[in-house]
Amino acid sequence: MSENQSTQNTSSSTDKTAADLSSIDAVVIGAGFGGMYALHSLRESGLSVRVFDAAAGIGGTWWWNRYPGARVDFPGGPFYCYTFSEQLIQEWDWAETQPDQSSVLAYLNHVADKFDLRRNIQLNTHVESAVFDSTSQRWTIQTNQSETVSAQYLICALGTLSAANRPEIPGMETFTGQCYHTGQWPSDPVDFTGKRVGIIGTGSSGIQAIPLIAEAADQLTVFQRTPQFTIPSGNQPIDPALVQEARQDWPAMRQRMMKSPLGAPYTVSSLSAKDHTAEQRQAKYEQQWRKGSLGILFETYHDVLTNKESNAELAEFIRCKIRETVHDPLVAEKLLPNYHLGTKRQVLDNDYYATYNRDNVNLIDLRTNPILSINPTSISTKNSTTDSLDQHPLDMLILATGYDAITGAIQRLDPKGLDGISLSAQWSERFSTYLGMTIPNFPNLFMIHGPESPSVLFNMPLGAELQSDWIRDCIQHLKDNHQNTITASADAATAWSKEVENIASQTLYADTESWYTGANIPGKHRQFAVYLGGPAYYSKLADIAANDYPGFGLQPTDLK
Ligand code: NA7
Repeated sequence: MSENQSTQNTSSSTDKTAADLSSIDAVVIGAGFGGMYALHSLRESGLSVRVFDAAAGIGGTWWWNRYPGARVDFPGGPFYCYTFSEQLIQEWDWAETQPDQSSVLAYLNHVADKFDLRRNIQLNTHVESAVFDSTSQRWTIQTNQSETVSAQYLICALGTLSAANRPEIPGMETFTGQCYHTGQWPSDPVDFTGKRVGIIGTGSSGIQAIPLIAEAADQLTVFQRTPQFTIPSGNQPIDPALVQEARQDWPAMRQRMMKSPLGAPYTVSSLSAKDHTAEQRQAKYEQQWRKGSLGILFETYHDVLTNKESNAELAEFIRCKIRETVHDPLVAEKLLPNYHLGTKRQVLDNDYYATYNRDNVNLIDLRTNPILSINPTSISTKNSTTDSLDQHPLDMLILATGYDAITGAIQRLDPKGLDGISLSAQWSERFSTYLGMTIPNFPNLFMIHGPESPSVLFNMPLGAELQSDWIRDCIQHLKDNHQNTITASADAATAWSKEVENIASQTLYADTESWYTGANIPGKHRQFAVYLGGPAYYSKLADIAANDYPGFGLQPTDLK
C-alpha cells in the first residue's frame, strides 16, 4: 500500500472538478468506514471518484451515533480500524479497548486528512435516485443538490445500521418535549439535567446510553420490549504490550485477523462445553465474565452458538449475574432474557444492570404493559394484569429503536436497474445477492457490507477494505478485458442465498427474532441477512477473481 504516494497524489486524472462531475468513473454513496476506503482504493487505481454523503461530516455511523455511551462493541483498540496502512497503525494511538464515538470519529478525520480524501467527498448531499441507463450502460445519480452525475460504477457504502427505525406509536407526533433517535443524535450537546427522560429500546444503543442518562437525568423511565443479554464490556486502557506486538509485525497480525471468524485476533476455543465438567465450565464462564467483552462467547467453548445445551447453560450463568446484580427481584425478573445467547446482536455494557438499583430509574416491561399512546408530555401504558392505565410524565423521549438493518438503506435508495426494474420490486418477496456485493439486473452496482455478506459479524473496517479491493480488482479486470459491465447472474445469486441460509441454519441465530432476520421491522419478511462463514467468504472472493468471475455476465464496451 502506497500511503506516501496517496497523500501526494493530487493528479488531475483522479481529481474531477465540479465542471466535469457530470461524467465520472465511480460514485460512492456513503462516507463512513466503507465509503472512505472505497474512495481511497479506487482513486489509487486511477479512477475518478465522487463520494456523496447526506451528513455534514465524514464518519457514517460514527458521525450519526453521538448518543451518550456510544462505543465500539467489537474487540476494539488496534483492531477495529483500518488495517491497510502500516504507517497508520504505527502512528495512531487508541486509548481504550472499546473506543468511544468521539475517538472513532477523530480517527476517521485523521484518516481523511492523511489520505487527502476530502477533496472527493461531497457532504450535505443526499442521493435521491440511482438509475441504470441501458443505452449508455452507465448509472445516472441525482442528488438533493440538483446535480445529475453519470458514473460507470455505483458503490453503495450505505451502512448496515443507517436506516433508522422510528416506530409508529399512536400520538408520537404530539409529543412536545425533545425527541431524539440514537442514530440521528444532534451535534449540539443534549442536557439531561433536571429532566424526566423516557427511552424506548434496550438493544446496544439503549443499553450503552441508559447508565449515563440515568446519572445525568432527574428521572429515567426505560420502556423495554425484549430484555437482552449484555456482557460487561471490559473496557480498559489498551495494553501497550499488545500494541507493541501488533506494531512489530503488522502484516502477521493482519493475517491472523483475516483468518479469524470475527476478523479480530480472537482464538475460538477448540473445546466443546461437553469436554469439561460443570465446575470447570462455571470457572471458565466466571473468568471470562470478569475479563469482559466477547471472549465469553468464543473463547470458552466453540459450540456456544451452535449447540442448544451449551448455549442454555451459559445463558443461565448470565441470568444468575442479573439476579445477583439487581437488588429488586421483580425488576431483575423483568430483565431476564429468553432467547439463545449471542443470537441477537451481542451487547457489551458498562454497569447496565446495576443502573436499575438507582432510585431515579424505572423499568416498564412492554410485554405486560404495552404502550397505548404517546401524549404531549407523557407516555400511557396499560397494565394487562390489572387493566389500569399508567401515565409516565416525560420532558424528553429517546428512541433507541434501532434500524431497518442491512437491507434498509439500499431499499430506501431503491436503485433502478436493467429495463428500469426497481430493487424494491425485485426484492418484494426475498432479497438475493451474489456474494453480498452484487445484485442480478443491477450492472456495475457494488455494495460494501451488503445483505448476505459477513458485514456486522466480521470486523467491519477490515471487511470493507477486503470488499473494496475486490471491487477495485474487478473493475481493473473489466478494463483489461475491454468489458464495460459486470452483472451477477440470477442463478449465482440464488445459489449464494441458499449457501447463506444453509450456514445460518447450522447455528442458533436463525431461531431468534432479531434484526439479523428482519424480525424487528413490522411487515419485513424473515430472511437471515448475514453470511456466517467468516473468513471463508474472503477466500471465495479471491477464488472468484482468480477464475475470471464465474457467476457474472460481462458485456463488452462496444455492445450498445
Ligand atoms: P436494536 O438492537 O435493534 O435495538 C432496538 C431496540 O428497540 C430493541 O430493544 C427493540 O426491541 C426496541 N424496539 C424497536 N421497536 C420498538 C417498538 N415499536 N416498541 C418498543 N420497542 C421497540 O438497535 P440498536 O440501535 O440498539 O443497536 C444497533 C447496534 O447494534 C448498533 O448501534 C451497534 O452497536 C450494533 P426488540 O428487541 O425488537 O423487541
